[in-house]
Amino acid sequence: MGKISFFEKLKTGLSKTRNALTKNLDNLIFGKRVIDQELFDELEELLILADMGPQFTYDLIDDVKQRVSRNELKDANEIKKVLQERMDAILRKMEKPLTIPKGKPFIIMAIGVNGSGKTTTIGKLANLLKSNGHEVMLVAADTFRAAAVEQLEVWGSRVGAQVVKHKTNADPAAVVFDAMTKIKAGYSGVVIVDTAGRLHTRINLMEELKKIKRIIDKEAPGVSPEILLVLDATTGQNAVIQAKIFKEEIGATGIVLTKLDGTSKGGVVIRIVSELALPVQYVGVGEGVDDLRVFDSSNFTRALLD
Ligand SMILES: Nc1nc2c(ncn2[C@@H]2O[C@H](COP(=O)(O)OP(=O)(O)OP(=O)(O)O)[C@@H](O)[C@H]2O)c(=O)[nH]1
Ligand SMILES: [Mg+2]
Repeated sequence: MGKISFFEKLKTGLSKTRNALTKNLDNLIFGKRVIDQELFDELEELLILADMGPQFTYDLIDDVKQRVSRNELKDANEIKKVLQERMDAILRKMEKPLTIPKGKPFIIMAIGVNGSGKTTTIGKLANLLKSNGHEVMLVAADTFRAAAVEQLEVWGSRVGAQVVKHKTNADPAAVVFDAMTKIKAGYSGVVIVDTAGRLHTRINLMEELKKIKRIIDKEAPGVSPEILLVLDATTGQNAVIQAKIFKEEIGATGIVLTKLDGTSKGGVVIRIVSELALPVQYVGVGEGVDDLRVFDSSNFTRALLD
């Protein structure tokens, strides 16, 4: 093939995170025999800096302390093993790939703040699904941003998926209504809805997204939509704050983590899954058509720690 594999891309992408995490951890525990409060303080700082989040950090330190009191940890070096185990356990729990049936309609809606990678993810996802033999229809429900419809059309023709669209500034709910009409007329493939991403603090985006969801529920009863929250991993903690707002307001069912190529904030995945209790469904490592994959927790832990 001559091309870099997805795992290599993921590993290269996460190298900054990995270096910060493992090198600092190695420095921290190197030559240290005693596990004392000073070490715990440094460990706490390290994990917080890696964007792992307070919950994961304190749980981990608690765990280490308990193991120390039970004489299970002989020296500081073994902390690394505890970290790996806990990361693995959390990520494994949140690995719940979508099962997309063939021969009946399936609806996916992508939501998230502007620039997080929604439209690109949709293009890549359409490609992935088509290569698995699914029929795919894209719905241009971002009628707000100039050229958003054209951007989706480019993806549609690149991957060979039909695009349902209206003009810029049309009512997004009306575009979605059209797509639902196609389901009623017998379309039985995957429908992926692109949405606008202007600032999440703007009440009207949330209202618009809720309206789209209502249209889907009403016009395609029985097809419960997957609501994928598209998060830019390079934004670290901000991604968590955004995610919470979207989850509360719209009710996301899963996460797509984009831009894992070249981030130093990959540790945020741990924070996202431990604080949001939402599965990570796909990860993106680039702008190319092949740069999206189903989330694989063991690959992820390996890319992050090995
Ligand atoms: N490096 C990298 N870039 C990405 C990835 N995903 C998306 N991008 C880039 O991020 C930028 C924004 O992507 P879009 O897909 O337009 O984001 P969006 O969420 O649809 O943005 P709005 O429609 O404005 O809300 C583009 O330049 C994409 O090529 C990724 O996984 N890695
Ligand atoms: Mg977009």
